Amino acid sequence: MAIERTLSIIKPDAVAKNVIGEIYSRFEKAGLKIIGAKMLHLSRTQAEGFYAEHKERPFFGDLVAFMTSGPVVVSVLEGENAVLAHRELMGATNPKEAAAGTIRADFASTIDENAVHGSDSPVSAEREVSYFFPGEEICPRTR
Ligand code: IDP
Repeated sequence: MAIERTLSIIKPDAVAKNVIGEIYSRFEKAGLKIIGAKMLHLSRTQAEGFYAEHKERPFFGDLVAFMTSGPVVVSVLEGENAVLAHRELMGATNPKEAAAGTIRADFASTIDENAVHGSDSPVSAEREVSYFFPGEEICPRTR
């Protein structure tokens, strides 16, 4: 099993619902370790840069407006097959299609406001982690 890192974002809708701790608890119960964490209110430039791969999609403007509408919590998670393990905890992009018991099934209301982001591959994870976290802000466990 590969030990991987992945980026999590608890989006503005989930922060507003006051479920940061509930979501962190799911990560920890699944064996993922939080090795980087901060709360940010993204600027438009930060959100556009993060989602640059979607800039030609029709929902891009709404996505950027939503992601800058309130604070988010960005975290680096580490664990065995962390990218896939985190995606499984999140559930499908559209909460109406998300499996019961997943974060999106429990806390998201629509595809536009779907509670969480998670890197979709190890390559994306590397880019996304470094987008928000300079190396010195990541704290691997030493005990
Ligand atoms: P993911 O977050 O599950 O990886 P992506 O396809 O990478 O899904 O899309 C990024 C984000 O863009 C989604 O989480 C969602 O907030 C938004 N999004 C994706 N598809 C749609 C859509 O068809 N309408 C509105 N928003 C969408």
